Amino acid sequence: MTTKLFGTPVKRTEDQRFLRGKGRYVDDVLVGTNTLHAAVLRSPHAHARIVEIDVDEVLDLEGVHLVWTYDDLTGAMAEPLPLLIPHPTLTQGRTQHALAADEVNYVGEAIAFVVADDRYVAEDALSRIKVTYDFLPPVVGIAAARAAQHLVHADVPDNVGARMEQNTGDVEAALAAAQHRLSLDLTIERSACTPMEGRGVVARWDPDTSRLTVWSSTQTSTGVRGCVAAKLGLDLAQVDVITPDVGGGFGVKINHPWPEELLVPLAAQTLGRPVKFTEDRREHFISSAHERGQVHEVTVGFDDDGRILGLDVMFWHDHGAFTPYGLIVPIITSTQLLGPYKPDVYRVRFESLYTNTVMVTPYRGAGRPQGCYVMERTMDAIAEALGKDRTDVRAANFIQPDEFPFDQGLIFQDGRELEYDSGDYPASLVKIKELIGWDEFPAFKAEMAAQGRRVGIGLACYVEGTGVGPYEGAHVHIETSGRVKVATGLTTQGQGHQTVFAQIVADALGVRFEDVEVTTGDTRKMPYAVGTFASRAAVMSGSAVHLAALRAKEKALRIAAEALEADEADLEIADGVVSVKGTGASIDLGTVAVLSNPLRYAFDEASKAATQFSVGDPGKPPVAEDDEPGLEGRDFYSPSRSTFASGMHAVIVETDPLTAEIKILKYAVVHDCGHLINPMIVEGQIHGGVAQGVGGALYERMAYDESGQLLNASFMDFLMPYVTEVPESIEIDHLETPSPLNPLGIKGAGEAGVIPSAAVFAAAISDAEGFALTSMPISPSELFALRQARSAP
Ligand code: MCN
Repeated sequence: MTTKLFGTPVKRTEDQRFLRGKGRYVDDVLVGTNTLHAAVLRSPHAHARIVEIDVDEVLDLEGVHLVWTYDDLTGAMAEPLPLLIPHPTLTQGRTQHALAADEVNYVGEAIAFVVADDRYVAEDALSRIKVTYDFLPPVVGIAAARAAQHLVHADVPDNVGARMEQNTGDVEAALAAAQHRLSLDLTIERSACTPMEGRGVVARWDPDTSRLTVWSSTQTSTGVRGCVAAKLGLDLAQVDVITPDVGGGFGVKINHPWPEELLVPLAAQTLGRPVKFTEDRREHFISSAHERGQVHEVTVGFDDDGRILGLDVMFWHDHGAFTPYGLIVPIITSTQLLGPYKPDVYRVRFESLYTNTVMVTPYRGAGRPQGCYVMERTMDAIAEALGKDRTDVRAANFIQPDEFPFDQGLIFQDGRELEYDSGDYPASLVKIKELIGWDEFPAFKAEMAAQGRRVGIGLACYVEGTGVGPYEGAHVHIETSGRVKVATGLTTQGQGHQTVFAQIVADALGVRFEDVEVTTGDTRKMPYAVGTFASRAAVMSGSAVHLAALRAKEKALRIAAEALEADEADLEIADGVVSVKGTGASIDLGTVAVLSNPLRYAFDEASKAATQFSVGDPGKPPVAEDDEPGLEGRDFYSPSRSTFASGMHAVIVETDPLTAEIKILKYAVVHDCGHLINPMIVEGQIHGGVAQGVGGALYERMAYDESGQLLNASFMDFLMPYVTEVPESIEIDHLETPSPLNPLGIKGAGEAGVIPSAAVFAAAISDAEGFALTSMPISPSELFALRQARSAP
């Protein structure tokens, strides 16, 4: 019997390939022995006018086929890259050109593009390009941008790309009336996605068919396809984008098109030979994207119970040199900052600032880690001010389970009201307290203190809008072998989509899991898709594959009913066999697929010949008159709005009294992503997120000097946690409050693990040290310096 797979920890089918080194990434794509290789000259200066670029000596080098600067680009290629999510408030949006036009705005900006026989020659060619610069003063960091002594873009006054404000009432009055008030200044520094595989693109132009095939390590194949077609002046139908395995994205690969994603296809078309570009690690650091950098000022008014009566947040967002993704990050911070709480009045304002640094696009969590950090540090500060337990203050502010759907009174990026669909925050709090041992901790702390050891506990709560639209689609095809091929257009970067979508299809159709094969990210198989970001695949494509499988099933039952001369209502499907309940009559889905095609072939064993026979043969019922041939189902899912997952993390840390080294003693997570498709995969996502969060809270930051040079643009200097720095075990408990917005009651899970890290570590370290941290990440040397400063006379 087919067992129900939804909700079970089915092992990931993709891991067989990955663990045996059989993954196939863009750099592994072989499109012929005549492939050429591209390299990019990048600006060594953060801010300068380009006076002259001399490429005279480049083509003299043997093996060089092409060198381009901005002056070689024409038509749409000479225009700035698209601004992907415009917002009416972003009056001063700026995007870069594929190659810098007359000014460079960050170290790493692309200036010239070379194609050669191999990468070595291409890089040698770069060293022959002579660029004359006229230096401009760089603007580095939020303070310098706010001071506006110098401008990043001469036509953007005060370096402000956008100013935005939302409020749910009169915050000044609410603060004035509150029994208690306090203010906080909170900072988070810049970090980066750093997937194992950097960006990469390969392109092949077929002059006979005038078709372009692009392989890209992207989170949105259809997005790349649309941009490439538009920029190269091709019809969409002339461009196919294939996304093979992707070695992580974490947000950086949703940005599209990257300059190379346009230049490589254009070069392939120009030269009539395949061209490849693979980003190296330094390029990833200096020419992809960063996130997180924000400075916040908070004023909160509250009553004796810690209930928030007024919350006023102003923050400054460091957008880097350009705004390819509009205001999405600061808008998410501002609208999802409130998390599971319902202050009486909330006002949030932000300024999005240009700096001469790598541009900012969403990184896993996308603005929510900053929001969660602000809200949770505020909760801790209220508890401290009132001498209350930190969990009691949170409980006093929770939205209650009977208040859903809950409207926070805020407008999201898409202009729609932000409404939480479901959740049970009080129940999560009970679970997380049990899991971490909150009530027992004071005794443990005292015991440790008696031994001269410092320990602290922290807790942080968050909500996450997941599963954003507008749509995602799926195509389900039952083959005559009985195997089921499923295609979704979104891409996959390690989340295990091939497994979870097969689980959903196997359940919906009644076939064996092993018989389902899932393809993602190939515009030839599913040209209508949006992509993998914003924790949307489970909700969007999960729902779409479910609906498409139901369509295929509906047709299968119709044909089977005719073949078996039974009523459809009496049929059931299990293990790929349709049978009439209570009788022995049955037909397998492969045969139903054969019957679905009026033109059929039989194979004659004796003559080894295929014999064509058609509709009406004895014993072979025809398909219904209005049916199309083939046993297929295609459907799209389009939600009315996002669904809100939620969770709580808690951590116990120990800080060394002498060295200020920070050790994680225990980490616990309670997570609610509605119905779980595959609990093992969700837990894997949480583990990955927590590991990334440990990096963001304790190790990773982009260290710029005053001139705009990134000082740690390699894994020698950019500290990522090893397995030794990640908690040995993470205790996880799930709560399942289903979403009423999609057919399977799912909410997203892919970013959750990283959202509360800065908040929860700041809380625990503050608890251990006895003073409040206000800037993250925190290193042992910084913690040591804080201690010294506090003990200084
Ligand atoms: N899932 C589930 N049950 C649920 C919800 C999710 O079983 N109720 C499963 C999904 O089926 C999927 C995984 O959990 O296999 C994550 O689902 P979802 O929350 O829909 O997130 P996406 O699949 O859309 O992935 C995007 C998300 C984001 S936004 C970032 S950033 C991120 C992340 O996923 N980047 C990742 N996780 C990553 N994991 C890896 N290995 N690599 C990345 O680059």
